[in-house]
Amino acid sequence: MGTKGKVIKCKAAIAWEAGKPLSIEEVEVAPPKAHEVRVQIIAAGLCRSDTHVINPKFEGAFLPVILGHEGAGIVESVGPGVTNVKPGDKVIPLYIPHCKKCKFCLSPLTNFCEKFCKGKNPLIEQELMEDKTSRFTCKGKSIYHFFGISAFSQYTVVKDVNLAKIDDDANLERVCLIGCGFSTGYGAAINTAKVTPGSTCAVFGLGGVGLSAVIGCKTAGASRIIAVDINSDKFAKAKALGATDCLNPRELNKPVQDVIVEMTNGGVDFAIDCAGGSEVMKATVDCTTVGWGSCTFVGVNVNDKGLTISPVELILGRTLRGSSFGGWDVDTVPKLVSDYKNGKFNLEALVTHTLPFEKINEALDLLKQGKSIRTILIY
Ligand code: PAD
Ligand code: ZN
Repeated sequence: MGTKGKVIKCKAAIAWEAGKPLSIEEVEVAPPKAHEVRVQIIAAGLCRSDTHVINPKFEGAFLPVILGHEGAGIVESVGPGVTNVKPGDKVIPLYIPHCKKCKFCLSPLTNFCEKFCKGKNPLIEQELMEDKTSRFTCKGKSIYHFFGISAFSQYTVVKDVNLAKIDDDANLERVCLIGCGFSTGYGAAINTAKVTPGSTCAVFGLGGVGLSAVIGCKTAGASRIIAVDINSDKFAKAKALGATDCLNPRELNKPVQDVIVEMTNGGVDFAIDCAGGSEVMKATVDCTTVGWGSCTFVGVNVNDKGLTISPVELILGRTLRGSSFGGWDVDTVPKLVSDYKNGKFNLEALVTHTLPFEKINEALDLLKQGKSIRTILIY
């Protein structure tokens, strides 16, 4: 009895083509092979990064694909050689694996793993399983995995090195956000920028990632947190989470960085870009103080050329860093789940909508229209 070793037929949201709505289809999910785990997804969030892949301007997408990289679920079955999880365990799949053997995993300086990406496109290496085949079939066609996770399927197959085992009593409808948005912003402030008590901070972009960066700055003890967004509807929540000032660049008569510099006697100590794009990147650099201004880049805009920077801006003492998944990995995520349970931070504030999984296109529209922070999809 049971489903172990058998193909599971279930519903998944398939992106057949860029620029088109996702399509809810019946898919066949093959059993896990060696060092793979089949996971029943219980809840998932929708992150801006999912939408990049189906943006017609995005180069390097693997289609058709099952997107989703911010989910939580329960292990259904494991393939040969899996020792870190067993059927029934609650897990969060992470798009950054942790093989614990490569030069990156062995270094305390990064949360990367050599299995994470090859070259410039972080989707390569994670679009298929280790044997270069997919576990998903729909209408006789093989469907690509996404970021090693593909959470927009009722069942998915993930490599064991991509799984964080979490507490049995974890609330999956909330801790799914630890799979990307929350951890990314919070970790950018805490782990990458290493925001210090009493410091001044600026956070650009107040989506799920940026608001989590605000939570991180507040937790780290920042005395002033300036939150910036072109959508003023985001300000009430930012203030509730700890922002002391909110600025809308479209309502100012000079560049937002100039306003921040004036407000802070020469610029903030820490700036975090959670929106992306060359304009925001430049504002992120320009709003920090000379001497020690720290700039952390998280946001990504499809097809954007990025930043041109003069050496003088760096010679004057600024530092620039990028942050992936906030510096966390499969070993540190379980602790975040316990921290949430113990009330160290608030995930409720990030949840604006809850929808059945089948309504995923509605969730996509809400995100694109700037009406949601996170929609939780219930499977
Ligand atoms: P979101 O769309 O919910 O939030 C982005 C926010 O930025 C919105 O509130 C926008 O109104 C705002 N915004 C847009 N343009 C500007 C601008 N010029 N100035 C100020 N604010 C602006 O997205 P999200 O919070 O899910 O993700 C944010 C970014 O982070 C996005 O680019 C995503 O791809 C990236 C991301 N990076 C990682 C990583 O590990 N580096 C992980 C997850 C997401
Ligand atoms: Zn994400």
